[in-house]
Amino acid sequence: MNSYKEKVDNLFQVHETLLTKKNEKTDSNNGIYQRYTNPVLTNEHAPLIWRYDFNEQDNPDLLERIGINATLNSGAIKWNDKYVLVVRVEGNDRKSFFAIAESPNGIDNFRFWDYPLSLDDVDDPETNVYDMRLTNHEDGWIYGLFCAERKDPNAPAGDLSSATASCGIVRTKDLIKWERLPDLISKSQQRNVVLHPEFVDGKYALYTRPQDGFIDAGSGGGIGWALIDNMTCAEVKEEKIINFRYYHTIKEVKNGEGPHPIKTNKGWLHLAHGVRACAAGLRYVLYLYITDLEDPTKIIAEPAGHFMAPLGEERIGDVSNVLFSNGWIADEDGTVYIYYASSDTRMHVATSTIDKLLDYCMNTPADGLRSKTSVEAITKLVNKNKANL
Ligand code: BGC
Ligand code: BMA
Repeated sequence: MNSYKEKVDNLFQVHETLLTKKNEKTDSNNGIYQRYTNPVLTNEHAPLIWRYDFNEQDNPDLLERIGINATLNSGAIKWNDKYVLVVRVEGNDRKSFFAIAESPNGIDNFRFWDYPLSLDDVDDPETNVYDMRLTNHEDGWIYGLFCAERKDPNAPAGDLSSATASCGIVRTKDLIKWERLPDLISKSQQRNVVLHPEFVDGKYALYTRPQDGFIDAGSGGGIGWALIDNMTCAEVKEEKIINFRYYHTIKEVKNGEGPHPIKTNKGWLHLAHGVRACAAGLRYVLYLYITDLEDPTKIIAEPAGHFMAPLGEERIGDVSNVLFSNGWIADEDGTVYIYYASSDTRMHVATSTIDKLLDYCMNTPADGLRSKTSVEAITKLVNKNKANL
């Protein structure tokens, strides 16, 4: 019979082995980005001190007391030389919250801090929070914009599913002390709001995603753009669509900005998600586009189709057939760490470089929106190759 202490030690040992497991590149590589064998964070990575009561009298059989269901859609930032994720952690109780995990190399050894983030309340307290986008703004604050979800006050009695989505806002200077600001005021619901890192015409600039209802983007034509006066009483007065949805594309039903775009010498490099409907439900994939450095609302390149889509085990999870990303880190040496979640269940990393992502965006044919134009694009490439090979 193992003693209580031995059992506890064993739990910690097994956990430590998981946390320190080396991550390796996968064999498959399309030249554009590199996937890794292991997820960077799973529910199993959640600290044992969140989950177990280690008092022998109170928990003699060492049962797990608070289960963690998933680690997903994480904001990302390089901070004090560490790769830091503000992770959407979801408990077995379906509530999600934010918790910080950091890694020395961005690829493995991610470790959660001891306590999850405790957010202050706004006047109308929300039920659930998720999908934080981090922006180290030139005003000196790091902002976190996230979705705050409440039960729809107008839902008929008995409807316990209808909800409303608004953009919650927090800011910090050290990732430790977070100040909650009032939610974004906006005519429509907002789930995917992202703060641009620079002032534009002296104003804060937001990527928005106007939507008709909680789920439907409906007449909200795509990713929007709004200039606002301040972040302490943020209000979208005017919004224009900068990245449209189109019939029979990967973003036919919905799209949304991922993390804030990366500034490059060729333009602002954007990562977004696109959603289409199919018999199996909604399929979420990631795509890239570039906007003009001087006018971030002007698209200068957008390759056809998805940049990354769920692959192998990534296809399966709580909400299957989903890749979602709201965090990436561009390192000084040009490496880009793309943090993405698969099927609302676990976090992964893929690496690339600014140069490769720009090459991909500039030299992949744009979507001609018809089968015929896709065949033309392939034919053009075949002809070129016949001449070259
Ligand atoms: C879930 C989100 C989801 C949203 C729309 C929310 O209740 O927590 O993950 O994106 O509904 O389906
Ligand atoms: C939403 C997103 C994500 C989620 C996705 C798939 O609309 O905001 O939270 O990953 O749906 O469920």
